[in-house]
Amino acid sequence: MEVKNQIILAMDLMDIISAYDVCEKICEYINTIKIGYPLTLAEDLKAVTVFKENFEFNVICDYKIADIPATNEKIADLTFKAGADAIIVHGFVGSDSVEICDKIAKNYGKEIFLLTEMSHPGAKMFLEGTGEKIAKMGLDLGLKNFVAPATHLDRLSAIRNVVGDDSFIISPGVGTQGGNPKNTLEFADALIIGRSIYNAKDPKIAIEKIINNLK
Ligand code: OMP
Repeated sequence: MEVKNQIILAMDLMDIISAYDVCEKICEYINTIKIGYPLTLAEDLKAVTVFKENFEFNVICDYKIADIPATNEKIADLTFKAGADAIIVHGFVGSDSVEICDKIAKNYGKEIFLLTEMSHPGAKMFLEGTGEKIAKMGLDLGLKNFVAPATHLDRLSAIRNVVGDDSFIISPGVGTQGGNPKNTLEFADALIIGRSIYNAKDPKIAIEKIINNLK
């Protein structure tokens, strides 16, 4: 996936009008958006179509799928049927649950992103330290796309070491969660940024600032 300016907008506003409004302001700078449960539960999977038809964005559905294979299969199928270009899948549930999502993605000619380790403080409790193992499982499954945290660069760097330079890592946790965009891009291919753009008084100025600071 080619991500313009190495920035993926995490659109977690909860109504499509406000989400559309932010996208109109910054669409010259981005070509990829990530939507998750907040917008999808509020507005339905039709949110995918809105961003594809009006902005021609790549749409990543962040449903962090983490169920048994039979259920993952249904969730992935509905998501790709709705037009998503990619879906985020939790790795900790194991290879069978991940593999089925990849199979469905391939049926549609689409992709999955494997979530290795998370960015929030609570990730320390159970997830921290599992990222390399999950990343290795992803590699063994032939996956190329991974999600790893910008808030713990040591963890991000360790996961990059496992997946190698040919893999594509997208990284959440910059801005509001405290991660630094430029430092994160030493290890990641693209940043996932939400609140520091969509909650900014002027989202256009906010994203321009981020892009300028990356230079
Ligand atoms: P902001 O913190 O507002 O920039 O948003 C970050 C986005 O990335 C949100 O949509 C989160 O749900 C998502 N995210 C994380 O923050 N941490 C993770 O470990 C994983 C994700 C994700 O899978 O996208």
